[in-house]
Amino acid sequence: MSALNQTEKNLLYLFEKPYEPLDRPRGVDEAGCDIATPVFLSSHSGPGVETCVSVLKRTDAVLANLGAALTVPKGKPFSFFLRPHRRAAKDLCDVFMETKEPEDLIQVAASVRDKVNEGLFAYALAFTIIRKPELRQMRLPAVIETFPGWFVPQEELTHALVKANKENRQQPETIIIEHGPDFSSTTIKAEHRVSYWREDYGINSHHWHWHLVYPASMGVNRDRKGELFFYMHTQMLARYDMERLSVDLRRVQKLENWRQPIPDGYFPKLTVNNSGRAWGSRQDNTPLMDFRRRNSGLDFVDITDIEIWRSRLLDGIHQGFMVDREGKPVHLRDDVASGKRGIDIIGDAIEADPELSVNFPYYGDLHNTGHVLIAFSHDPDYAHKEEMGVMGDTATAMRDPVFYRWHKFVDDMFQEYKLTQPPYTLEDLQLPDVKVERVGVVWGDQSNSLVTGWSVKEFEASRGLDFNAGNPVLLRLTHLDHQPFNYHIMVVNKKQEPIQVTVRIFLAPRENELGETMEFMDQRLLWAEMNKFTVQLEPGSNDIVRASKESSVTSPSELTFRDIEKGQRGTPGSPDKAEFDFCRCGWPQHLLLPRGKPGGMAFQLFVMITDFEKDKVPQTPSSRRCGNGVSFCGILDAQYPDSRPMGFPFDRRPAPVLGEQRITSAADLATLDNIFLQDITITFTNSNLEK
Ligand code: CUO
Repeated sequence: MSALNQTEKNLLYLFEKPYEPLDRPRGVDEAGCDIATPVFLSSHSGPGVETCVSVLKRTDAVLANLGAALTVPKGKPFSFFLRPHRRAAKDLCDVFMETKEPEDLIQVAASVRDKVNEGLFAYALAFTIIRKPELRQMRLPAVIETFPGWFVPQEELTHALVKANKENRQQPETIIIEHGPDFSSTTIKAEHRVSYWREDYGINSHHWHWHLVYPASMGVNRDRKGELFFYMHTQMLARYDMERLSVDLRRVQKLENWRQPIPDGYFPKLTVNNSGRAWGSRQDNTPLMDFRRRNSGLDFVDITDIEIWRSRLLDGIHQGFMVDREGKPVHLRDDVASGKRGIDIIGDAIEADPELSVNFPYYGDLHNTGHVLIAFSHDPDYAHKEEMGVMGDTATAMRDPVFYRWHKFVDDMFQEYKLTQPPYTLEDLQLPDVKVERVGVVWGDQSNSLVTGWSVKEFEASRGLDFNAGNPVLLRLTHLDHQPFNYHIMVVNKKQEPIQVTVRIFLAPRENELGETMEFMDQRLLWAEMNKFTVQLEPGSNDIVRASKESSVTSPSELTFRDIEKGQRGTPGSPDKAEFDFCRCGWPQHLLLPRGKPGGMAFQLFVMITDFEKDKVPQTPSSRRCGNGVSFCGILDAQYPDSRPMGFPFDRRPAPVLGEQRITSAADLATLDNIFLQDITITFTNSNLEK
């Protein structure tokens, strides 16, 4: 590992204390800053330590041309679901992307930082760092350290602030903010049983990061972007439902009657900025209302609008074609040899990405507008001068129970389409001469019995908020976690030569809400992808061992400012290393497993081996790889690395009969030699894990 150079550090410091002006030197005496010289950026280099950085203030033309970037007021929430805010982001990102080298970017970014909205600035800078080839070794700090107030209740931050102000400055002590799994709710409402999961810092950071990598309206047209919008969100729902079944809640119900009040409210207790401005709260039984705010830049939108868009989209799905802006049909099929798959076209139209939608004026902006109508339902006309609710921001939306109800509706639209696709045939599913003999998961000396509990992760709140004291302020967050485990898969290759195969591993609960073993269609949307990888099978018996942390859906744990300063970053020229530690996009590793139950809960592992020759995708040599989290995040600068429809083989209805075998359950599918179904148990210990 090599340490960051000063330029990279300076870039990193631009994410710190977003609400404080850059040119306000902090700790000048201790750090010995010379404020007579053009000190523009002054920041922490660690708790209790101050660093002064001189950056040339730029007044050149590019700064006069910030366009819509100035239209989002400072101190207010920035919402990627609002079109005017996306326009602002596009304009600011364009300015940043035009810079020539890292020092140029730092100067430009530092010069505009105090002019633009704080969330917008962090978004645009992160967007740029991800995409600039010369910054390919740079890592992004965890968003929770930049904006602790989006993750931890204001009350807890204020306590720390008061304590910091009382501290003896000569002997500053570390101030700890403990934030536990009971979070913002009581057990009176059943929905709160799963709040430890909804309010987890990792899933919310993941969602922020995912939308940064796959944004709408930003001129980003990555391979199968619309399909991945569908797949990543449907997988989040599968994981949420597994969690709900773990705490004896029924699966999430879609929000589809928008003329009925929303039964569950949400009170986030979080602040948008450091002046204590709160995110909006929604009471139980709040109705959706037509959007009538004049101050957000967004035109008025009616509930009727989203009803019309839904109807037009469903027409297209059921007719098998959508209509482009010239009135020509655009057919919807997933089995296409060239052009976009149907699911990809529908994804772009539902999200919607105005540049990629087949006909944006006609099919509208359904999913984004749903977020907006819900986020402002408590004050749709600004009568109370309240800020939007958490549904309006990608870093906070997953905290709210209604997020899943809205996305269940969106997913249902996609499933309407998926059920129009022909079932997979034997040829699609089987792999001759390959037989899976045995599958198991092993932790310590236990097999097929996994364990979950609590762990603790620390972040520095003092990187994001100005406590105006020398104390390091740590956030100590308790979160769900599991004991790491290994998959053991024994496969026989009956051929005389080695073959390359893809191993696909899924997990789902075995029983439904009624305690019944699920049939295929009942269980179909609960299968969560756990891992997908390529291996070579030698002739004869092969023992494949794979660690749980090597998952294709997860990212290693969030990097703190301190980790990055210490030099954790991608290693150029070392593809393996770069694959594992770059980009940070991916589901949090600590939530790879659902909680399970204290007495043990029955799950099933579904392992399928497919032919890599059929799965592989021709790739141009990629200069920048994001190998971790690849199933949810793809690979930057490259094609999505699996030619099968995302979610294969569970994305479609099964054929009623395959060969001689009736297919009514996943177990029936596992009668094929290349598929194996294994019962396992997940036990929740409700205690801190010793790892
Ligand atoms: Cu990720 Cu609705 O798209 O939140």
